[in-house]
Amino acid sequence: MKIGITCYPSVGGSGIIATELGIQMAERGHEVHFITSNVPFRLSTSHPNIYIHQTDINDYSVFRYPPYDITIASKISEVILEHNLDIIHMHYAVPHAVCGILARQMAGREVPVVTTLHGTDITVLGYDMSLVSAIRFGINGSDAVTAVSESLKEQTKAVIETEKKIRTVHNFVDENYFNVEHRQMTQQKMKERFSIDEDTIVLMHTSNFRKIKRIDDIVRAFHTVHEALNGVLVLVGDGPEMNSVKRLVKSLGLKDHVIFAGQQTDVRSFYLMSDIFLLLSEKESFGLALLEAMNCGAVPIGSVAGGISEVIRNEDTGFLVEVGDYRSAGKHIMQLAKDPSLYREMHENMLSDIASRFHSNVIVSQYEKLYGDLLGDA
Ligand code: GMT
Repeated sequence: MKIGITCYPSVGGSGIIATELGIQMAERGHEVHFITSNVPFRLSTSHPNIYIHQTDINDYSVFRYPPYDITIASKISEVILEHNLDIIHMHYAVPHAVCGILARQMAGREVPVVTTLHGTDITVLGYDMSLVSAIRFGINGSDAVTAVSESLKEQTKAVIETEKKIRTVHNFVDENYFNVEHRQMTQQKMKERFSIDEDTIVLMHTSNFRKIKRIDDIVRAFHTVHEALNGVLVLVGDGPEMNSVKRLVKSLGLKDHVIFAGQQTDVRSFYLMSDIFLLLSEKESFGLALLEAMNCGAVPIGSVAGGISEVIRNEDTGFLVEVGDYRSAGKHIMQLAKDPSLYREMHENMLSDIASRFHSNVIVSQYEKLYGDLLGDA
């Protein structure tokens, strides 16, 4: 198949999934065309089946706003015609599904449009009345729609009020890259790099530091236990809430126990250093970072928000707490830290659960089948 993919190429779960999916499709022998405003950041290797079509978004002074959507749609339509694409896969309902539908019209070809909903397009933008019609148009006009969790699927139906069939296709992990293979060695090196004692428990969180990630709760959970725990909290990433998190850390007297590592290209080494991964978001359609951290060996504590409870099996592969319940998160940190046999059991359960439910082969095959069905190969 000749597949066109459009996503936001910057750091973020949706861009990562779109890119990994393209790479895996290329490895399965399909021809993959990325049509984006920049080279997707995880696309570091060149592959004979992968083509990148980058389009500059102009900023002519006559336009008050750069015409991103129209430019991308126009580029997709050119690529459809030049490369005879069989199918186009759009990540995010707005703007990309709408761009895909427009591009198909511009090209004058009946190319099926697949749209994957990742979360923010529904859980945040879906509540913006000025965008609801566009989101509904993008969903209803696509030939197939997928959501990255059951929770996102149900929420989309409720918020967007659409009758469209939405299939759940979970996120997957690139197990060739995120795995426990060099865990011990990396842990040792990273601890040396950050001057962390060998027997100190490492707690970690990574995100784009948006308010919905509730990083304050992570800091507060750590605060409830830090006196009894020989532990350090490592925060990776950056974003709008950074200053407020730093203020909280200072006011709780945790400055010497929290490491702000900032934006990192090698997040894997941080996952490998960590014993416990925390994701206490108030909205989270899936939580790809959670999956990556788990496959690198860190046992998770997550909130019940959105798809997180589809990733973590409570008390089996990690712990779930109510949104805002940082005290329970603290208790679970202590349980894991003080009970090595419980930790080991959860660690093992988690690795085998990921291998069976979120293995790239399992999920990529679901997308491949969907494409095949749309093209009538079923
Ligand atoms: O988490 C973010 O803020 C980034 C966002 C994105 O658009 O890349 O991630 C969303 O898509 C990921 C891939 O499907 C999901 O794993 C994340 O849970 C989802 N984020 C939210 O729902 C907040």
